[in-house]
Amino acid sequence: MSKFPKDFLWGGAIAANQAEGGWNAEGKGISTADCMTRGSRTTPRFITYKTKEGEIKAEPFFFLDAPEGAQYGVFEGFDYPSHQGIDFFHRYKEDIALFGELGFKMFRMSINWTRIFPTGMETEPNEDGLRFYDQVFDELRKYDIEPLVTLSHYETPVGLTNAWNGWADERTIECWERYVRTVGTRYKGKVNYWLTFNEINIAQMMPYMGAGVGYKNKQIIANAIKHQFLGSAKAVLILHEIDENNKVGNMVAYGAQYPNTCHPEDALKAKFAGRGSHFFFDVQATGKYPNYKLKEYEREGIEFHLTEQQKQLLMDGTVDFLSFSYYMSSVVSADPKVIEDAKGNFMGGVKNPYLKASDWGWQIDPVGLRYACNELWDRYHKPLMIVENGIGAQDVLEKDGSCHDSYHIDYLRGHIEEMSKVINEDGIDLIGYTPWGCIDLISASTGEMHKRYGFIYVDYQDDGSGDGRRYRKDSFYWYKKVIASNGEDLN
Ligand code: BGP
Repeated sequence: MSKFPKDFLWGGAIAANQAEGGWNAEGKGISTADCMTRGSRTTPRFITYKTKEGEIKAEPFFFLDAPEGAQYGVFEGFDYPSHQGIDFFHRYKEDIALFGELGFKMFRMSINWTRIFPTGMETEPNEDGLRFYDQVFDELRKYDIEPLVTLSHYETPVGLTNAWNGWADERTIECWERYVRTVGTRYKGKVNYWLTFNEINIAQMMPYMGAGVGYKNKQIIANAIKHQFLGSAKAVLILHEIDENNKVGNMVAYGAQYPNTCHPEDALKAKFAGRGSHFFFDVQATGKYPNYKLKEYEREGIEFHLTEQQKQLLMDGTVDFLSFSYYMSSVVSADPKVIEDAKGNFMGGVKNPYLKASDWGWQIDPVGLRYACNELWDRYHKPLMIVENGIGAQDVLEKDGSCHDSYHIDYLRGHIEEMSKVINEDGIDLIGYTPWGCIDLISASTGEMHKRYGFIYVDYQDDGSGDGRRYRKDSFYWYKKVIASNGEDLN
């Protein structure tokens, strides 16, 4: 039997660009996500832009390397899934009622920056955008659901990307501060839990998605990351200043990294691979760039400098709690002959023979979640929140409106069991759990609709058909029981 603290924050998570739709409604501007096409398991998502010469181009988002001066945008003849999402923009009342029925204590969502400042550069906010989120937060309060708000979930205003390459430019920090102060002030008393940047480490690999950076090199990426760190620290200070009850966390894509063999080189490589995400926790939790990163920059000829004031800002703006997404673990080998054939949430590696994988090849590893929590706790001793977890699967909606998704239940049960050990056996301060895509939504990596995570089935299909109706899956009734029993009844 598993045990959880009585105030444990059970809930679920979504992001604006994957759920809201209404991409240009009521004064909303275009975000980076709005320029990404639908992909599939075999075709990547593309990002669309116009070159200086006026040519319209589309490039796979994983390898995007657009020329300087590219103007990102929405063009005719492409299918952009964020434009409809799951129509949360119009159906949020119905959806929140379902979250209330599930017994959610917390609901993670993002504010789409471009609803509030359409290009990112305005000095006055868009009142219609502010009103929309007022209504969402009020609705959540009706059901006693605490919002957990991500300030930036792959939703940089494309206006900033087109003007000066997004977070690569220092001027973005000022626009961000205005945005954070605006929403922090407006939603004082309605929102107390905040996250700064979703999966901040993704900017290293996919700077367009993570930091609105349209053209890149190592130097540009390092600059963008520095600016996001400074922006994150500023957000912590601003939100604390507005309301001392505000708690602000960071958010990193995280997973256990195992060595392929006990060869010391494999073990060392796995340890170093962990730095790909630890670097972000290091800065946001301790306020300092770690030496290994400074040495790496030196080796690679990347210029890096922080003024005394910026150093102080990073120290003063460390986060109150740490949050992360966890889907899978990965395996690392130092031997170039070993093939890296595992797929994953932006991280691949070597296939682990001890693990099964989802239909999209992500390797299922509940024990890795315990490993990850211990790693973070031992390093930082700050409260932890798991703000994404789950398995994307192809659900079948039966004629009678039921959906038998035992694989979702099995996945989540395994992970919740490990969370119980994290709390009861390891003594870690784990404060909340918001599984990803609690209601079916658009996939971030493929743009598909039929990669489903939710407790609630949404009748939209990849070809644009469907009426958007919501249906309770078997996992809905199961998770409701889990929450009602505070994690004791996992059957
Ligand atoms: C994380 C993102 C989410 C979400 C999730 C699942 O990286 O923060 O936005 O989408 O992964 O990934 P996918 O949608 O690609 O299955």
